[in-house]
Amino acid sequence: MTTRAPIRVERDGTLTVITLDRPDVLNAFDETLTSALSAAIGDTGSDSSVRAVVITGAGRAFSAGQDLRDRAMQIDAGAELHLGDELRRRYHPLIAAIREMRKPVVAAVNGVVAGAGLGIAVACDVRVASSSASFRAAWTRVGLVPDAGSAYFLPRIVGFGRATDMILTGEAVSADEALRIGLVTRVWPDAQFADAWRTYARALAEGATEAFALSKEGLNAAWDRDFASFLELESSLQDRAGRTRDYAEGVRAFTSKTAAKFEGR
Ligand code: T3D
Repeated sequence: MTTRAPIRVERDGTLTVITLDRPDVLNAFDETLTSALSAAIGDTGSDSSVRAVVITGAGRAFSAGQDLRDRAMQIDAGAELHLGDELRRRYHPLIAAIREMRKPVVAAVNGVVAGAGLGIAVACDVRVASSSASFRAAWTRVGLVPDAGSAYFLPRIVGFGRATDMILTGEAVSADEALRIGLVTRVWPDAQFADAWRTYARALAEGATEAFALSKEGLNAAWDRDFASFLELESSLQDRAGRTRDYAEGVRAFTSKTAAKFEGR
């Protein structure tokens, strides 16, 4: 386990677990937390021995988004705010790194998630939740627009109408409702949550990592490619997947009726 306050980074075999660790403020993102998370995402992205990543939160929150106490101090001091620059500098590289990471990134949403915390969760490949988790597109309640890529990803995940409702009302969406609308794909009872997401993520960390990377490449492109060029991309991705050792292993395991042992390449 390495600690780069305010996060904890734990290696569990081929899985890395990143825990946002400012529980007193519901893991709100100040400068130190966004830069520590960016560094941890960068490290895990470039470490080929890491084959899956989990982001979760300490205490009763995943993250309550941008640290508003920092902004309150700036507003009180009469500072001119340049939030667009903040997004370009701190949040956008983080979101892009999660999307571009060539391994699965799971958001294990352990409690409340709001604002830019929700942005990070919806940029992850998969979201799983504890039964007491809740989801808030909090931005308009404080007079802001959705950011950290949320208005890009959220409608694509839950549909335009539901995303608009979440954004305009800022109302909490329960874990059960999040499951119903596809915002999360698994919900486990609070008491079993930590064990359940770890089992789920370990299975991903032992999977066909290159096939996951290529699948992500296809899924990222599917957001906005036209159909013909998407099919061409699909062919080249499958070309590459078909030449991996894991594909040979997968076929061998299938024909010999044994469990595949993927190496991740
Ligand atoms: O500025 C830029 O760079 C632009 C980017 C903006 C991105 C954004 O994320 S904007 C949206 C920011 N987030 C929010 O608006 C959510 C604010 N928080 C809440 O609405 C509520 O805290 C929750 C609904 C998330 C949870 O409510 P509840 O009742 O369970 O907890 P609480 O009592 O409100 O919070 C507990 C503590 O955490 C409390 O501190 P205290 O009073 O015990 O000392 C509270 O102040 C603190 N906290 C919660 N959220 C934040 C926070 N402190 C700083 N920043 C926060 N975002």
